[in-house]
Amino acid sequence: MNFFQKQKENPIESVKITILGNTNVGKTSIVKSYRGDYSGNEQNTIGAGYYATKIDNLLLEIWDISGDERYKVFSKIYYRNSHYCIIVFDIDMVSFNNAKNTCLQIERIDPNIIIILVCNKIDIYYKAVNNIKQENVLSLDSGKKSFIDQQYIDVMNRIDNDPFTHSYVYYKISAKEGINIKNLFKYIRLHHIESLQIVEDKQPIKIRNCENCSNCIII
Ligand SMILES: Nc1nc2c(ncn2[C@@H]2O[C@H](COP(=O)(O)OP(=O)(O)O)[C@@H](O)[C@H]2O)c(=O)[nH]1
Ligand SMILES: [Mg+2]
Repeated sequence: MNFFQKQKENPIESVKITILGNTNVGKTSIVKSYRGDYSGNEQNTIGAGYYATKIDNLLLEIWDISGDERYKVFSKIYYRNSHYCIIVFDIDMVSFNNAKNTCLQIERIDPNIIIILVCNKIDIYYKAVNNIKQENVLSLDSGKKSFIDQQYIDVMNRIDNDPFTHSYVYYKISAKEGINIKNLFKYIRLHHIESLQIVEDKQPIKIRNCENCSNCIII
């Protein structure tokens, strides 16, 4: 019986996803953007937010964990039974380095959890690249502005070239502009369906259901 046949009998398969990362990197915005209600002024998450989204036969149960230091101690409780952890940083080395530590911690606690790295706010990087390009074309040098833009570009390059980002599935997204948000969750859905199918295929199949007969073939 394949995944889709099984789904007919047992229609809902739950996928538990936990989103972790520093405060302000855009965790809540990512979930809101995926659900089509990004507003740009999300309230600070207190403790954890829970969102359930059903797509076909999968129920995505998304836990949005506050990045506030006060709640970090509880984050393990949420991600312990997760299928997937999305670890978010933005174009900032502090949030990126913290994401590295979070990865190590999760792998120590449960190496079966699938980690996905996400760099949010990629729109800021695209804008910086564009600004610098325009300044070059117009031979302008607006001092402070181009310095900030160049900093974003340098940080993005450092993050992209870090071996850590090459060790995991890595998405560059923008909750604000909706860039790659759907692809991120689509990856999780397809990956989960595939892994269910693999588990299914590994199940021993009793061809004949008798206990003592030597003709029984068990694969
Ligand atoms: N430019 C930009 N700003 C974003 C993006 N995502 C979130 N923000 C802003 O970042 C701030 C923090 O977002 P929030 O979702 O509350 O972060 P959280 O603390 O990680 O949940 C808010 O002001 C958002 O409007 C993005 O993709 N691009
Ligand atoms: Mg939040």
